[in-house]
Amino acid sequence: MRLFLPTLTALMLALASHVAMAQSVTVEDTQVRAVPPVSTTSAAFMVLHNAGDEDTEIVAASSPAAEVLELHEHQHVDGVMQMRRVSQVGIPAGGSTELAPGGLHLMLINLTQPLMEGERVNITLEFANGETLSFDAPVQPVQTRPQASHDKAH
Ligand SMILES: [Cu+2]
Repeated sequence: MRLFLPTLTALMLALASHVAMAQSVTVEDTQVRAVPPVSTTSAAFMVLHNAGDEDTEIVAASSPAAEVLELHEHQHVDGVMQMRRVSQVGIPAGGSTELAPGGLHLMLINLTQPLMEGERVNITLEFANGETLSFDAPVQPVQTRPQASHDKAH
């Protein structure tokens, strides 16, 4: 016990400081697009909130489900939707940033496993200040655009 108690105290302090640091950015509405087994890429979407006093940026991401994760954005170029890699995704202090179909997203490249609906994929985000945020995102069908309305009854 003489050894155990100080060790436990140190562990609790370490855990407490870790939690306090990790809490500035939280994530919700996570989803990874379900893709056919032949597909080598997919994309992840989410909403990030920054409760901290300072702006922060996602600078990298990783997942066991893909060899490479890149930060991407969509943009219209001459009427054509194109994807472009970006070096970072900012989350303003006290604000939020949405990664959504047709906009910013995490690109999963060279999938290491099929992404079937109902599975969960672990994703780790790295921020400019060295903090990380790890979470499990559900794999589900993700529509590229909102479904057209079919309820015109004329
Ligand atoms: Cu992309």
